[in-house]
Amino acid sequence: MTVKNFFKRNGLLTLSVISVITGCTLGFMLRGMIVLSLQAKIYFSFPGELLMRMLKMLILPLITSSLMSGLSSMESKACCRMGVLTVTYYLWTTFIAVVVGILLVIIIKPGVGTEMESNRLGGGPVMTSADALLDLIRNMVPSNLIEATFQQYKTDLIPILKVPTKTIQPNFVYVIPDDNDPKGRMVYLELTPPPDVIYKTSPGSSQQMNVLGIVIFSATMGLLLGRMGERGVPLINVCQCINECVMKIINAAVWYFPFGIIFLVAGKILDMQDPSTLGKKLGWYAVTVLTGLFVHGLVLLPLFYFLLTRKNPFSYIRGLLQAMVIALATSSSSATLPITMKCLLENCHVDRQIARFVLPVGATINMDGTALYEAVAAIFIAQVNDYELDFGQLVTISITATAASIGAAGIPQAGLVTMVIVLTSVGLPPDDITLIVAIDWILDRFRTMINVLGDALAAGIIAHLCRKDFPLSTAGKTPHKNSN
Ligand code: DAS
Repeated sequence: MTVKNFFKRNGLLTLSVISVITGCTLGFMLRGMIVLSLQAKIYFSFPGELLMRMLKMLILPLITSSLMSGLSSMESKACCRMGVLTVTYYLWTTFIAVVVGILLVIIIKPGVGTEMESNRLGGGPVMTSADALLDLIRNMVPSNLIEATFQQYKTDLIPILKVPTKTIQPNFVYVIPDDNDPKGRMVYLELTPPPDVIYKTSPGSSQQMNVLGIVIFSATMGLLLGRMGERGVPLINVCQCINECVMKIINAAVWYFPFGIIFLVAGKILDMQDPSTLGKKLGWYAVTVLTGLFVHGLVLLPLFYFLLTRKNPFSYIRGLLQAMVIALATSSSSATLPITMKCLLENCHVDRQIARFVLPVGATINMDGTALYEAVAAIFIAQVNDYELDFGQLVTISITATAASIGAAGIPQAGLVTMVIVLTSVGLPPDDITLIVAIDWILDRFRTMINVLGDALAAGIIAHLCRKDFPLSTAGKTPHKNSN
């Protein structure tokens, strides 16, 4: 392949990788040279904020138009078969990810004999796991779907108190008893700009669950539209046009990404806590999580792909590299969804109807990286507390980590918040998440990358298993040509 052809085929990917490296270099250089004020950091991170807003802008129209146009144009039996296969595959791989995480953290024991002190904030009733699960389900059914749909990522903006910003690291997560809640349940306080207001998001808060509510609404509408016959055609055409427009906007927006990635990554590095202050044990914890993500994402998932399709998984994964770089840069699988869809359709040539269903559902409920991470983090926190978990509690952790990952939305650090279910299910204090917050911003990127990879590989597998129901809708030689 000539250099010209290489850049023709991989130009954007190469630019994105160079941008991540440039952003890291710039961030570490600036950290060493000057101390930027919080206001200067906000201005410096502005191009990266624009990138995140561009991606978030596309998520809602992409999910709703993809699901409604995709499902409504499918024959109902084929649609049902694909749906059952998809959800079964997702639950299975998520559970496998949790088991991998539990085995690794029990073998490596990163938290045993640690010098870290448990950061209990002391006293106060702890949210029970039943509370947390009910909160999760309650937020899955937003009271006002239209408002919820168009206010995706709505954070419960309840200015709690104005604090001098010098005392709190930006994007630091605090846990305090909720003085507005009769049960005094724990809530998570997260400082995000504007710097003098703290936002309150409860563990299963609306911002986590709107995405799932949107997916359920759109999938239901798609199935109903499919059953309306001729009467549904106008709305199906509208959805298909919206879907095409969104894909065209994505093709235009992607050329801004390399520039935005530089400032997004550099801005995060400027914000991060000084690595030297992190405990050695936290380093072993990070090694445990990253090892688990590698084993699951680059060994087990490709193995499942090969066993189920008899095709080379790595030629398929090569077509996904752009999406994985964006996932690493944004730490949001929902924000990466437009790029993942573009890679699946243009590089992996997965059947459009399959991609339109499997991806939006996967970006919302299938988070192998998050499930693995939550299981590892919970057991790490138990080890720090010298709290011996029995087999029954390990089973509980595997089930609740799977459930919590389903409830986590594809937004930055969502897994950190839904972890409360896992911790409370085995009697651990949720406020101990502050033990691991300091490096969560970097681990979040890698688990998001594995989340995106898991969704995209699933689309290839489901397309192969359902190939008789969905004749290949795209022409040309493909790494994933459905062979009948
Ligand atoms: N950042 C989440 C995602 O976008 C994953 C997580 O928080 O665990 O997939």
